[in-house]
Amino acid sequence: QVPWFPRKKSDLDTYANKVLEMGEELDSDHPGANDPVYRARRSEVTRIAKTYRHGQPIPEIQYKPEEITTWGAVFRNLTALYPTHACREHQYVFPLLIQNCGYNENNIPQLETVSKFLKECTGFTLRPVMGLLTSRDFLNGLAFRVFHSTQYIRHHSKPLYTPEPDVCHELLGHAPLFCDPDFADFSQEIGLTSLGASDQDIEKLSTIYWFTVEFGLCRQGSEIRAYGAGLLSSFGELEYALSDKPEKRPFEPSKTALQKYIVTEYQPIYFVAESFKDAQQKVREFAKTLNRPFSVRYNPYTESIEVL
Ligand code: H2B
Ligand code: FE
Repeated sequence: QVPWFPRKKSDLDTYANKVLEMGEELDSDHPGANDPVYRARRSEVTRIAKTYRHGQPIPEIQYKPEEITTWGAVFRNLTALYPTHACREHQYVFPLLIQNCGYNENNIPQLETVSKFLKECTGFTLRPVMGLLTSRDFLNGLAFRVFHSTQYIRHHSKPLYTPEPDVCHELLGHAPLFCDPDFADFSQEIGLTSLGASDQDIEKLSTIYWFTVEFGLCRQGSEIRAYGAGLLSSFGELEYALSDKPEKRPFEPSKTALQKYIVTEYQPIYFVAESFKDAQQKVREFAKTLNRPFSVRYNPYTESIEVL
């Protein structure tokens, strides 16, 4: 039978309490695991996500000076690389975020501000989340043009490292490209394909997500540039990915979906998309090869899914 899936945007409220390990507990090798002050702060921030409901404004966080220092270090390092490493679309929208959403070295932008801005660009919105969701839940959110976003920041002892998503990863890596209509469509396409998909197909779609939205490269004229959020939010891997050390293959969903990957090290292989439109088209073709006995369409007026 078909696994449950959300039909209305407000159904995403059911995910609020369903986070994997790191929501409240930190792994023993997490840089903040033995820092009680950091852990208390995390609980304070994640409480917002726990109680958030669809339609509410996302409460603001008064970030501490120490947190802003961490953000500043990440911001400075990455923005130095963007002109030579980030894709054209990211470079186009980044100044708009500086102008409209308070992106700068001395300020951590509020999710609410960024979410409102994205909504005006493409209809995407951010929704606060306590930590990692399951792949299924996370991808299902994209079908509604909802991106689940953490609001806490990494531990100050290692500003250029985090083993999990944090607000730097979400706002520097992910958020900018959701301003781009083609990227927004591409992301939603993966989300729609994930609704009611079998566990094996969720596995394939997660792998596609990993090698595109997280670690994707794209062709830009004679050059290759980064559009994946894991690259655009990692100073070290962004440089490495565009060097000649890793292998680069063309993005081809049926092949990419089967590629094994490790989450704890730099990727040995990246996949290169021709464009977001082309990638979306390819995912749509790929979706037809999966065994789901129905198709779906998003109705933006009712913010709900129509099953066809
Ligand atoms: N949950 C959250 N909160 N953020 C993510 O970036 C994320 C997730 N990524 N769950 C998902 C899993 C990804 O690794 C794929 C879809 O498996
Ligand atoms: Fe991510």
